Amino acid sequence: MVFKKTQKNRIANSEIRVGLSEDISRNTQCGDIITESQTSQSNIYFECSGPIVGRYVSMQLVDKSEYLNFCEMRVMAEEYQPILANVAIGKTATQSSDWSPSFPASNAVDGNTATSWRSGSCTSTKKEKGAWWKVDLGAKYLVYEVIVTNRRDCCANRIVNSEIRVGLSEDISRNTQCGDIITESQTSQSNIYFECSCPIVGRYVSMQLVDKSEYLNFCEMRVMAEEYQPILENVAIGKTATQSSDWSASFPASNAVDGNINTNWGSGSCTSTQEEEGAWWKVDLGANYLVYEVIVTNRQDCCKNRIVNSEIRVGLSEDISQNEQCGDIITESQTSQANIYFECSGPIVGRYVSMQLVDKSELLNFCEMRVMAEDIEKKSLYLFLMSDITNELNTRHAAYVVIAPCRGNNKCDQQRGFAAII
Ligand SMILES: [Ca+2]
Ligand SMILES: [Ca+2]
Repeated sequence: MVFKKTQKNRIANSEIRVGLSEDISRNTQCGDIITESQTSQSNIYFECSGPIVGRYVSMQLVDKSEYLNFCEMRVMAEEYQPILANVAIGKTATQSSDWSPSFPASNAVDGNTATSWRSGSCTSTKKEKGAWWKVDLGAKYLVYEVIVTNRRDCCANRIVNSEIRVGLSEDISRNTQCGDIITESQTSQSNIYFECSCPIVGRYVSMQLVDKSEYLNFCEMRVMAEEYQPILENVAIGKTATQSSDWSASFPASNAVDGNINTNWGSGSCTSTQEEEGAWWKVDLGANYLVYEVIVTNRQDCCKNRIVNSEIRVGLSEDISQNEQCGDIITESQTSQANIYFECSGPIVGRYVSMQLVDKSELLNFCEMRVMAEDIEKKSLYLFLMSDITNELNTRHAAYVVIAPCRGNNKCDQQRGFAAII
């Protein structure tokens, strides 16, 4: 980005922001604030630390009263054009009931878009209220669009009132709706297109009849998406750790975030509480992160079973009981591994990550915790939260968080009524 200036110092202390929000304060800063020494150049360059998906670019004086006075702003960018593929083909599909075992749910992801029942490539549930079909994509994708191929030889109206949902939950009612409910006028087309107003991070895609008892009967679903590959890093290292008690001042809570994954107590890099009921350890990450996975390194020289029955919680509350559990409680069979992995069912927005013994009196004794997360603050993409979970925002989650960019207009804001960098 480049500027020309006329009056020397007026633009000193200006900052540039780029993003999807009309409210410029919500957007991401690009480059550094203008310093006095830069104002003698005609062109001032702001290189964003990474590309930012944006529609609005702003310049603003920070903590200064002055004329904002300059001659030109150039925004150097490329169009954002995702490369989409049908990621549903051949994946595991299930439905609320099978009309016949010869027409299973998998017929809708067999890659065959024939619209005749006789093709043997359509599927149907029995006639039932709220009949549903879903596909497990097997991994997380960024879903932009869903295309449903309707039956055309007969019965085209059966799918009227169906909705599509996309998300990370197996419980389809928790996921985000993509596009609009099917209306009668759409059923004369072979292919019905659902464009998600923003791309949705999802593993499960479902179709369900809303307030209607009918056969859920169609021939193919294509899920147009791109791979979603978050860049994760251990954000716990060197952060402030505390625990319910110290077994010894020489083995403080901070030993579990010192970056050393040695499993031997003698390494001096493990931590332990005293023996107590519900012993806990926690780390304050110092900022909000999008947490995907937690890795606990267990002690292996002795005492492996002490951490059995521990649970991991992640969230925005200092009171760890208010936070959301990530992964399952540790079982005895896991303790022979040096590293125990907790994959959160969906990414959780959190600042505090804890480990606690559940219904057990013991020393809480382990060697390292790695918190694999994305830095939301630095994230150039926006996170859009469904409006119906904003009430839960203080304690949770990104359960369904959608990651921009929006297409066309600002439909995201309108539809969800809430958009923010968390
Ligand atoms: Ca098919
Ligand atoms: Ca350590």
